[in-house]
Amino acid sequence: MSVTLDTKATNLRHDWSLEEVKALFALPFNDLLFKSQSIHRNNFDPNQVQISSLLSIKTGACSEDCGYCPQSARYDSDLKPEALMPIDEVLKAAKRAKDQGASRFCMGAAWRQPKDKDVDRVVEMVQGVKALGMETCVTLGMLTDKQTQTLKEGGLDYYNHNLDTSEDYYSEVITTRTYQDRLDTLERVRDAGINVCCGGIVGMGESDKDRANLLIELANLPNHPESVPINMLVQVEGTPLMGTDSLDSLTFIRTIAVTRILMPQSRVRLSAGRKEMSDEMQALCFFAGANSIFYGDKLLTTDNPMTNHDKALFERLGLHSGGSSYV
Ligand code: SAM
Ligand code: DTB
Ligand code: SF4
Repeated sequence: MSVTLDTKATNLRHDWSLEEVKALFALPFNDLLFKSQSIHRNNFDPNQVQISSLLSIKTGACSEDCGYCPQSARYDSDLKPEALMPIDEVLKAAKRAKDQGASRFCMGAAWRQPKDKDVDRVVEMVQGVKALGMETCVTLGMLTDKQTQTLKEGGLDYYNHNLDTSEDYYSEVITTRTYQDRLDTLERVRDAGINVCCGGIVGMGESDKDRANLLIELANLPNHPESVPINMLVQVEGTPLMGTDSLDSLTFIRTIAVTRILMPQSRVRLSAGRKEMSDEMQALCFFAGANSIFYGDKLLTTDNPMTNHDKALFERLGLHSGGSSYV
C-alpha cells in the first residue's frame, strides 16, 4: 500500500488506519527515515531539541499493578517509598535543572489518583517552578474534572498521562485501571485547556501491530498530544516485565519515525531508556524526528545518561536546545 503524505502538515490527520501505519513500518529503512526527516524539517528546526527534566515528588508505595513500574507496592523492587516532597526541595531541584539547561520541569507522583489536598500542594509547586521561568508538567495519575480545573487555574502548562500501549495489549501490562480510564483523564485534561503530554512504552513484549495501534490511538485523538514521549522499557529487577526480550534498535527507530509522520507538529520525546542506547542509535532517533529528551542524571527512580555525556552528544551532533510546545 502506498501512503500519500502532506509534509507541511497543513492538514493534521486523525483518521489513520492500521493498514496505512503497517505500510509505513514496512518501508525500506532509508525511505521511512527520508519521509520522517522531510516532515520533521518542514515543521521544526531540525537541529533543535527541547529539554525537560524529571523529578519524582512522591515515590513508590503505589496501589497500581503496572507491570513495568518499580513504584508499585506489589513488587519487590528495592525502592524506598517517599512521601510528597516539601516545596523548597522541589524548587531547589527545579533551579538546578534550569541551571543545567532544562526548559521544562516535569514532576511525577506515584499515585493512582491524587486527593484534592495533594493537588493543592502540587499547584504551589507549579507556581514556584513557573516563577523560575520554566514550563511545568506534572503526572499524578487519574484526575477528576475539579482537579483538572484546579491545575489549569494554578497555571500548569502540561499534564503527562500515557496510554502506555495498544488497547489490545494493555491488560497484559496493567489490570487495576482500564484503557478507557486513561482516555477519560486525557479528555478532561484537554477540555480544561492544559497541554497534553501522552505517549507510551515499547519493548514490553508487544507485537508490531500493538506498536502501530498505540501510535494510531495517539494520532486519532481529536487533537494530537503536544508532547509524545516514546519510552523504551527500563527493565527493573523485581518488576514482572524484568527479563522481557529487548526490542530491536532498528524497530525502535522506526517507531520514532512513524510517530513523527503521524503527528508532524508534536514534540516527539526520546524518553526513558536512553541510558541503554548508543550515541549512534540516539543520533538516528533525532534524525527520524525525535526533538525532545529527558535530561538530568535521573528519570523518576532510574538512571538517565549523565548531563556531561548529553552535552557532549549535542555538541558532536550540532544540536542545540530550545523550543517549547507546539511549533
Ligand atoms: N502514577 C502516575 C501514572 O501512572 O499515571 C504517574 C507516574 S508514572 C511513573 C508515568 C509514566 O512513566 C508511566 O505511565 C509509564 O509510561 C512511564 N514509566 C514508568 N516506569 C517505566 C519504565 N520502567 N520504563 C519506561 N517507562 C516507564
Ligand atoms: C514518561 O513518558 N516517561 C517518564 C515521564 N513520562 C513521567 C517516566 C519514565 C520513568 C522511567 C522509570 C523510572 O525512572 O522510574
Ligand atoms: Fe503507580 Fe504510575 Fe507506577 Fe502505575 S506507573 S505503578 S500508577 S506510579
